[in-house]
Order: sequence, then C-alpha cells, then structure tokens
Amino acid sequence: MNILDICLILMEFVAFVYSKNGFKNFRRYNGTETIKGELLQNTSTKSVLHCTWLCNEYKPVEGDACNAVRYSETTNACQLLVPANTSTQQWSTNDSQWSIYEPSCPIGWVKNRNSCYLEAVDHGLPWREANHYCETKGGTLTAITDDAENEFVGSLYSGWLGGSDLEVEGEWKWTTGEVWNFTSWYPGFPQNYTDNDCLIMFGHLWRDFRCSRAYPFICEKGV
Ligand SMILES: *[C@@H]1O[C@H](CO)[C@@H](O)[C@H](O)[C@H]1NC(C)=O
Ligand SMILES: *[C@@H]1O[C@H](CO)[C@@H](O)[C@H](O)[C@H]1NC(C)=O
Ligand SMILES: *[C@@H]1O[C@H](CO)[C@@H](O)[C@H](O)[C@H]1NC(C)=O
Ligand SMILES: *[C@@H]1O[C@H](CO)[C@@H](O)[C@H](O)[C@H]1NC(C)=O
Ligand SMILES: *[C@@H]1O[C@H](CO)[C@@H](O)[C@H](O)[C@H]1NC(C)=O
Ligand SMILES: *[C@@H]1O[C@H](CO)[C@@H](O)[C@H](O)[C@H]1NC(C)=O
Ligand SMILES: [Ca+2]
Ligand SMILES: [Ca+2]
Repeated sequence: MNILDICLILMEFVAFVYSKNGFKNFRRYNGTETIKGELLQNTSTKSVLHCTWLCNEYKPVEGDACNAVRYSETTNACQLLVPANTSTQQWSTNDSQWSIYEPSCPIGWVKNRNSCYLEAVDHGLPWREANHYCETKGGTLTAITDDAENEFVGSLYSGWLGGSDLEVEGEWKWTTGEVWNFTSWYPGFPQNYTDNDCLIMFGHLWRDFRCSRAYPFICEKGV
C-alpha cells in the first residue's frame, strides 16, 4: 500500500465520519447479472479506491454524474460509469478480469433503489427536531414519492415522514423539495386541523399529526 492509498483511505474515513452530502461509498457488486449504462471516462488508477474517488469527483455541470465504476486489478484500468437501463452498452458482473463497484449506504443505513434509510426508532422526537437529526446525518426525514417506496418504508417502521403543511394550511410539501405527487392517507385524513401539520405513517397509511409530539422516524438520503 502506498502513500496515495493511505491518504485516500483517510479521506474516505473523514467523509464517512462527517457523512458529507454527495460523497458516495462504494462496495463491490457481488451479484451475477448484466449492468447496462454509459462509459463516462476510461482511465487508469493505482487502486480501486482511487478509481471510486475519481467517480465521486466526476460531477459535470451538464450530463450524468458517475454512479458506478468498473475496475481491473490486472491492468489497473478504471472506468467511470453511469447505469442506464436504456443503454446499449452493457457489462457483466460475472467477468473474472473486471469488478463492478456501486455506491452503497453508510453502515447502519438500509439501501432500497437509489436511497439509503436510517431507522431512528429509539429516538422519539418532535417533527422539527427529527428532521434536524436527519440533517446532521446528511439526510432528511423520508419523502415518499411512489407506491414502491411507500411499501418499503411502511414495512420498516411507523413514525414521522418529511411532509408538512406548516407553511400554508392544506398545502403539503416534502422537506426535500420533491414534488408532492403521491399520497397514502388513512381514510378521513388529512383532518386539516391547523395544529395537525406534520405527516406521520402507521403501517402504510398516513395521518396529519401535531408536530410537537415525540415519535420515532426514519431518515433518507441518496446513495
Ligand atoms: C452479496 O452481498 C450481500 C450484501 O452485502 C450479501 O448478503 C450476500 O451474501 C453476498 N452474496 C455473495 C454471493 O457473496
Ligand atoms: C479504454 O482504454 C484502453 C487503454 O487505453 C483501451 O485499450 C480500451 O479499448 C478502452 N476502452 C474503451 C471502452 O474505450
Ligand atoms: C433498471 O432495471 C432494474 C432491473 O430490471 C431495476 O431494478 C431498476 O430499478 C431499473 N433502474 C431504472 C433507473 O429504471
Ligand atoms: C458466472 O460465472 C460462474 C463461474 O464462472 C458460472 O458458473 C455462472 O454460470 C456465471 N453466471 C452467469 C449469469 O453468467
Ligand atoms: C413523483 O415524482 C418523482 C420525481 O420526479 C418520481 O420519481 C416519481 O415516480 C413520481 N411518482 C409518481 C407516483 O408519479
Ligand atoms: C382535507 O383537505 C383535503 C384537500 O385539501 C381534502 O381532500 C380532504 O377531504 C380534507 N379532509 C377532511 C377530513 O376534511
Ligand atoms: Ca424518497
Ligand atoms: Ca394542517
């Protein structure tokens, strides 16, 4: 192991400790299937760590950011990739010369599709404090934007989600700024009381609740 690798490990460690927004940790993809996508850059690095570091740095003003790497231990070739199901280029994860590394969630977070989720069930907090807690971990309270995500999150826990109508009564918003295009209200909800302004989930169904009540919650951030 050379100095550069040691520096890179330290940088990864620092990034992990501070859970910096946008910094991706990578793990070797161990399944056997075909990944489709685009090759962004074809280069050579001393180690796979350096290759994943290049991927993290690859954020063009326009176009796709790097979201996977392909690395050859034998030739030190490093390829920065962006997975895309519609692409005609494809790579097998079952190739003895090449390994594919994809972003993974930090330890303690659960991965589902392109998000990482952290269950904070032992932290009963009011809604605002819960969202702040998630922000200190580099995320937000969970925003649910489709049925698949609702199923996944609902199977994990009950508690606060990142929705509220605090600004304008009856106008629900996610703290992430994502579009409010999916709901799963419990029958009769929202009750539209002015002091029931925060979104909570029981099972797979949502209710509007008093923000000041302390409940468990779940944080979300992108991989
Ligand atoms: C692949 O990784 C997952 C999660 O890290 C693990 O549960 C699984 O056993 C691994 N499979 C193989 C074949 O190594
Ligand atoms: C990547 O670069 C290597 C060496 O420079 C070259 O042999 C290879 O054909 C390139 N691969 C692609 C997909 O461009
Ligand atoms: C691509 O296809 C895989 C498998 O069919 C699916 O799990 C994944 O969600 C798809 N990704 C996108 C961005 O559509
Ligand atoms: C992956 O490789 C193993 C051993 O080299 C082989 O038995 C298996 O059929 C391969 N799987 C695919 C999907 O190509
Ligand atoms: C809502 O919008 C998000 C982001 O554009 C999208 O990923 C999601 O599929 C949409 N959900 C529905 C139910 O249309
Ligand atoms: C609350 O308002 C929404 C629209 O803003 C409405 O769809 C819903 O039926 C109302 N709920 C109750 C219990 O009145
Ligand atoms: Ca989400
Ligand atoms: Ca309200």
